[in-house]
Amino acid sequence: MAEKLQPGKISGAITASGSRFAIVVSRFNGFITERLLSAAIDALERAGAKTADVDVLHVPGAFELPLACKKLAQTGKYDALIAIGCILRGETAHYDYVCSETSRGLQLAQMDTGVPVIFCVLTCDTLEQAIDRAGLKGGNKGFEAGLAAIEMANLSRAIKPAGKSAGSSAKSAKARRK
Ligand code: INI
Repeated sequence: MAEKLQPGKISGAITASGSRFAIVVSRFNGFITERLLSAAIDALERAGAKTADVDVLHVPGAFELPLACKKLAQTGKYDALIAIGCILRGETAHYDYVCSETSRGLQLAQMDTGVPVIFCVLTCDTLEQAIDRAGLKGGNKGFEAGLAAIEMANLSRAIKPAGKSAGSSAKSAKARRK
């Protein structure tokens, strides 16, 4: 009988030690975003991140998250970024513009730089929906974002671009600075 196919597995470990992270937080709807931030930091800390491994930067609103993330990614100092925001639907189309440009901009930031940018931007119809996702019924999306950042930091290091040895891009941002 033919041997069962055993595909090679590439996985990102859930350990934060050896990686550097930046968290960009929107001040708009800070009641929610600060709760998401606390949970993201909690996830990084539980996975072994130290104070020196995590930087936090605030921006006015979700719309400003993409540029700040792109600039931070371009510094080469970070293995993964987390963008935290909360966009609540109002009476006009403003919500739709902020949602679409924020998500598009964050995707572009990670695709342009190759640094993972975790999307921790709540897009909710009501404040109650946001509260549920920032520590109540829906858990805390900040914690999930912290875990995703850790996994993507490790996974990105495990996938080496063609022609590059383990020496350059495969090193963590922390190791590159040494
Ligand atoms: N910014 C948010 O982060 N959440 C919102 O719900 C929001 N609403 O609803 O207006 C919001 N607007 C501000 C926007 O992100 C920019 O900061 C502003 O337009 C300046 O560029």
